[in-house]
Amino acid sequence: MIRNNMHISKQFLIVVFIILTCCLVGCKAQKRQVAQFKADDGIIVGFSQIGAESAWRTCNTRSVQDAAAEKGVQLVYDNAEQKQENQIKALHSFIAYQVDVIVFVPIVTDGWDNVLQEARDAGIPVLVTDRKIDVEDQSLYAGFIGTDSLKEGRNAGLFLLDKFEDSREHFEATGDYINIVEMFGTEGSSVALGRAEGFREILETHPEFRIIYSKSGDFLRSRGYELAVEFLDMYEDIDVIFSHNDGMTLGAIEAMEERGIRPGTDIVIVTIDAQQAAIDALREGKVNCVIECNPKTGVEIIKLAERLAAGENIPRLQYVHEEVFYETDDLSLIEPRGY
Ligand code: GYE
Repeated sequence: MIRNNMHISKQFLIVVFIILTCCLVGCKAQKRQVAQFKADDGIIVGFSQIGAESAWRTCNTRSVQDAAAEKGVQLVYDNAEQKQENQIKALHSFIAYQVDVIVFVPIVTDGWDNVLQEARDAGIPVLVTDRKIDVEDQSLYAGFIGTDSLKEGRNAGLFLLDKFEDSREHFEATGDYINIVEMFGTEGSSVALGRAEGFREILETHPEFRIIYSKSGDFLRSRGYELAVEFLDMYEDIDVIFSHNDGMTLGAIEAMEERGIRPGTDIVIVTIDAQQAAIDALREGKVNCVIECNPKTGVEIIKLAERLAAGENIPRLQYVHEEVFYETDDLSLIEPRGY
């Protein structure tokens, strides 16, 4: 009974707080959430999402929302629109709402210690997902579930070793490098840092490969186009594009084709995410290797949130299963991607 009374008072507090917030902020989304609170009685999870910068991201959001609805979990969803300060505001709100669990995708690795300390002081467990954080005190969050970006970067490097297997002799005979341009993800994000590190780790013992250009396209298709315009103007002898996500790749392909450059033929392309458009490009020969980064983690995330709400411990580190799709595979076997 005590739990129920506490729950009612918590629910009452939440409704009052959100109504007040709505009056101040007039946010339609939170009004919908008030309706959701009244209609439902599951655990309350505060979910701070980065934004909607890519097909991967919108699929990830949908996956969590669908899983929460399926399990009767009340999701207080916030879209930070690519700004860390918005995420920190959202986490403060979740703490004020006294949600049962906080789930968040840290846009960058640093800057979370204080707000996570407040969550801990409020007795609210935190699940980090998709991207990792760097905090002084590892006990500030309960665990991580998401992608192994280091492995994704390594897989990109290993593909190039195979694709250019005869390049070492050629390089030793002629001094010709394999020139790589890298379209980097969001600066300071664990996934971009991991992909870059893993890629370099594989190539560092192969001097024939050199990265002649590396710049952030922030995982955005529009920025991928802009980067490609820039590096295609700068360099005549690009052999490879290593792109941290398919969105930027699709932008670069557009810029290449505008110049009559054949993606996947004139320039080898390795890309990460495996959204449908990238698989289609692989089938068309416009991309040579697609490394999967699985956005469909909603079911696992909600399971872990429920365990945290029940006071259970969860694994500190959980990586999701991911494949690599090569141009030489039987591409007819790839299931529709759903994003
Ligand atoms: O690769 C990209 C998204 O954090 C793994 O962010 C995610 C990355 C993904 O915008 O498409």
